[in-house]
Amino acid sequence: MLLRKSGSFKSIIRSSEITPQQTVKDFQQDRRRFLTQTAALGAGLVAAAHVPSIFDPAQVEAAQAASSRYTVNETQTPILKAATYNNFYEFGTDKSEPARNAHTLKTRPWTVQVDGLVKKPLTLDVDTIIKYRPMENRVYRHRCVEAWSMVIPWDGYSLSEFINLCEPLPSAKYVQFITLLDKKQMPDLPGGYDWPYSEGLRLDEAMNPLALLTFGFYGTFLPNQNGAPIRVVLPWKYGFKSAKSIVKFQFTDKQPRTLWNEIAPREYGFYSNVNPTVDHPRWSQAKERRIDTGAFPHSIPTLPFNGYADQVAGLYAGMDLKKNF
Ligand SMILES: Nc1nc2c(c(=O)[nH]1)N[C@H]1C(S)=C(S)[C@@H](COP(=O)(O)O)O[C@H]1N2
Ligand SMILES: [Mo]
Repeated sequence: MLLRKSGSFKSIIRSSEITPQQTVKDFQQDRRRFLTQTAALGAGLVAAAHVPSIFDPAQVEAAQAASSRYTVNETQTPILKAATYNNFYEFGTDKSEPARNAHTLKTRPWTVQVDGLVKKPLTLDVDTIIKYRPMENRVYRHRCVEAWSMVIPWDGYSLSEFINLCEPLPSAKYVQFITLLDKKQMPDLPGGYDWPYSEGLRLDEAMNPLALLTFGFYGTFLPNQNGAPIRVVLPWKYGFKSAKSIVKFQFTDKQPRTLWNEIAPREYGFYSNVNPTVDHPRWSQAKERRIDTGAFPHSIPTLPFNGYADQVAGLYAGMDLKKNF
């Protein structure tokens, strides 16, 4: 199933002429500029006028055309709202805290391990992963289990491309995402959680083209609070499945542990597909508060699979989604 095009990893990296044209240094400068700008604008929720693009505009246009089936045409959430209202518990449990605290996260150098049921374990530099495939820009609905939602243009490429590169063995049935744990970089790490944060998917879910390996949003690098330098985005699932600041991809034959499922299995299922008919034990999931350009969030109905049923419902054929929520 997980066949990869011929050629060694090295030759793939060498032959990838189609990479973003900027060098790593340019990327880092853009990122610094972006952070300085957002810091200067403060937490005031205004649209950032001049967010530098990390991409060649022609390339972005081509990528957008190619990925139009992965793009929703709904009012986008302004970048500063997406960058200041976050869940990233390692940097504080209040939604305003990650934007204030995550500057202590050091995102370069950053290595990513590929381990478990793979042909050969790998240790990769994040910039190698970034350059492995051309960047796409996809505008996805983003639905938190807490019943708020946003619409965000993410920059990345299909997770399936990266998984093929990892060469999982036929016995691999799941992939687990393990994220950074470093108390020095996370001085306010809250107690009572079994860190590191971890999440997981069945391999066929991870291979669905909608699953995005993500490095940026709004045409620039992810701010730390949004999961720099590498995260996943799974728009048909509640937001907590989309692990931030990943340091390890572990391939397994058994369903991996996930942090939230372990804390409260009745509240946070392993699958956690967005489902308006399955309420969280403490609140309804029928509606959501959409955060976009308005002064206040507005209430809209929640869609099955967050509106992506035509692309992912088949993954769950025959499963009772009330039990496997
Ligand atoms: N490492 C890590 N990843 C995480 C979380 C977290 O606390 N730690 N929170 C999750 C939750 S609950 C949500 S809703 C999304 C939020 O992503 P955003 O801040 O980019 O909107 O990140 C997810 N990934
Ligand atoms: Mo969330």
